[in-house]
Amino acid sequence: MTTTPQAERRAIPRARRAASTPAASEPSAGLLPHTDPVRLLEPDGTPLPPRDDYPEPPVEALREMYRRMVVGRRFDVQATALTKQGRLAVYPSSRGQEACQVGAVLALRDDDWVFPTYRESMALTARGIDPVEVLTLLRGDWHCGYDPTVVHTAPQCTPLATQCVHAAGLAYGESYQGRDTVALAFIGDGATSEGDFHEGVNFAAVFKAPVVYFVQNNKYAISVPLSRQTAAPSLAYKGVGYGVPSEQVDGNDPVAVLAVLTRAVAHARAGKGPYLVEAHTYRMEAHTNADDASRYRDPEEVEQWRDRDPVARLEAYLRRRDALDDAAVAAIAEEAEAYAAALRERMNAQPQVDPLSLFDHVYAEPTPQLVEQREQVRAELAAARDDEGNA
Ligand SMILES: Cc1ncc(C[n+]2csc(CCOP(=O)(O)OP(=O)(O)O)c2C)c(N)n1
Ligand SMILES: [Mg+2]
Repeated sequence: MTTTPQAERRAIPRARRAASTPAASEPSAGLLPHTDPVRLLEPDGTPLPPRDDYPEPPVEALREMYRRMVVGRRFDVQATALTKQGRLAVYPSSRGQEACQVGAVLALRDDDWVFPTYRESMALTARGIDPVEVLTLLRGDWHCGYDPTVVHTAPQCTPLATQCVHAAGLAYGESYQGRDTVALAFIGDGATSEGDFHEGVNFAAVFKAPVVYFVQNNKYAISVPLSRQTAAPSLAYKGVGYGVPSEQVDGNDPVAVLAVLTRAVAHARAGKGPYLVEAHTYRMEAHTNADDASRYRDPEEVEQWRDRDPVARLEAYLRRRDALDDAAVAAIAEEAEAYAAALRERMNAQPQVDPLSLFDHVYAEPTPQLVEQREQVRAELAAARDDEGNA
């Protein structure tokens, strides 16, 4: 008697069937994010009950976080002003995202690697990179103003999500060579729709690369709101599909951001593979200085987020714990002011850029066309200099 595959399948006893098929109903404990974003402080800075899964970071770390957030915000305001003065070609502000920008940096060691996007200038300055070097790209002077290998920070990526693949490769390489380096890749909500995000996360999961994918869900991809971007209940679920433990956090709660990222980094460093964290936050300014957000955002929505300001929230909490007083707040504000003044002054100096450097590093061996074009530019520059000399 012949049997159909369906009939054979029916003939397998239930217990054996369960053992032989990877059961779809197996619980994915340890992978799923909490249904509500992790939160340790109320928006007004009142502490919530402590949690075993996310212990509160030491108060000194939180004080340092506050300091870097205040300086970071001042840097951000200054950079925006520099675009209006024609000193900077473009600036994507991260105002409102200070807890994410600084928390990510504080959760890492100096020898860990950061893979930033164009939005992360504040994170890079919080990491201690010279602000003029950070702004070199956005001034249009050069691809990157700092040496990535020295500061363990990749160039800021404008092509969306490409850094997710770079981070997976670097982290895999580091662990392959026996080092316990962690890579943290920043990514926006909109960029989680890009193929590179999915390929990076999948590669990291399969090869257990120590990467933390840190999604800053600031609710918009330029003018596209989150509701037009995804139908997922949370972007954190995008990690679960690849077998990556994932969490969501209130991105405007600095204490929770640092606590969750600290755990994510420890997980990756322990050799357990990647981790994905989605931070719910909000971009207070326009996408860049070239964008008018009032054309697609309701001012009331922006006002609601003003009440969840991460800097004020941490300040209120630290004052409550007697870890910050008026004198300390004033001293940090003064430091931020001096930081901005020094940046302003240095950015007023005209950069010395060699136009011919445009042709360097395109290929190891320049193509004949590039050689010809380089010669053309060189001749034009020489002619312009001669004209100036004769005038
Ligand atoms: C591959 C690619 N496609 C499109 C763009 C144009 N672009 C620049 S920023 C942006 C929106 C990204 O939004 P999101 O990922 O949420 O990051 P955010 O700017 O909000 O930080 C788009 C579509 C790009 N830079 N790269
Ligand atoms: Mg966004």
